[in-house]
Amino acid sequence: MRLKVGIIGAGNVGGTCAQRILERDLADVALVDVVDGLAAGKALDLAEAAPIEGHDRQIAGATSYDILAGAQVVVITAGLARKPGMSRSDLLDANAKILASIVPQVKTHAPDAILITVTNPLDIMTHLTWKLSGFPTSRVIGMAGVLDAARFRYFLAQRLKVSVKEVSAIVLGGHGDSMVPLPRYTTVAGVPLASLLPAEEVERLIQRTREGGAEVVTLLKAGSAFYAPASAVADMAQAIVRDEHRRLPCCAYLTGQYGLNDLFCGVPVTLSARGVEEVIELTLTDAERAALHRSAQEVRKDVAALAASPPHPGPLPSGERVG
Ligand code: A3D
Repeated sequence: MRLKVGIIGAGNVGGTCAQRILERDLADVALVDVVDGLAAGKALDLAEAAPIEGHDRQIAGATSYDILAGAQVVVITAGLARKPGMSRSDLLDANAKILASIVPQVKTHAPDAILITVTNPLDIMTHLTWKLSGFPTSRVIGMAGVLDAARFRYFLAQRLKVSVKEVSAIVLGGHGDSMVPLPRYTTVAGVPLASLLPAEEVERLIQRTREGGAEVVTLLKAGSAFYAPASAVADMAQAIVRDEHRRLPCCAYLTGQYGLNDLFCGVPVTLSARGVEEVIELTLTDAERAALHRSAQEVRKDVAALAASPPHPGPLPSGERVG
């Protein structure tokens, strides 16, 4: 049986995810985008790189969802990205509409797939993906924690002048300014971070991590980060298609863990071919738990806003540029 990953949205994140998955030799890729020719063009371009990159993976691109048939994983990256000055929540209405037109088609053509949502605002779009798909919660995950932890790890590695490979970190909570990097669970070659850097410096790097997405948006001026987000997706897809049982921070459904219920939020999970095997419950201090609950409260606000005006599938607001 050939492994296949479907990707909806062939923009910056979707196209780069396709590249990462092919060049890691993980799976065939089926790329879908609403813009005629975009997915087909990127697929052909990526396919023509195969002889040089040295893989024999197949890649197809289309506007039609038929090509998803047989996919074990489907990554949803379709939607508007932030512009300078926008928060992730500003994207809620437009992206909810887009998901409402996508997820039913994904469900029809890849009914057994594990879904990885990337579209922002991440936690609420993952919640919506779950609602629209009707899939079990173990098969719906959002990508954020792997990216946020990678940003924190990179900043720490630069500051401490060590390889990024030595730095291990966990980030909990919603994918927004209230995310909760956990210095107490951050180590450098097994050594706790607190013994390597003063608390004020750690706090400064935590703040830079929280603003990591906005820092890139400000520099790019048009569009948002996509290289690191695509790497994070590739790690999650790899854990699933290779049944790695990796422990990764992901946006997952909570049923009482950390005192939170009926909510998708960033927590460490074990990720395997069956999706989320289990949510790992870390022991938190009162302050860490309070920060996680504050962050979860932000996610709940978006869930409530969406429940008050559920999305109808439809085109983008006129004049919006999506590519
Ligand atoms: P962009 O390069 O604009 O690509 C989006 C693509 O979605 C475009 O090619 C559109 O044509 C396509 N699209 C729009 N509507 C539909 C539809 N109905 N069906 C199929 N395709 C459609 O954006 P991007 O790739 O930079 O970002 C995509 C999304 O990911 C945005 O919502 C970003 O905010 C989000 N994002 C999230 C993270 C996280 O860490 C969670 C990181 C980076 C980007």
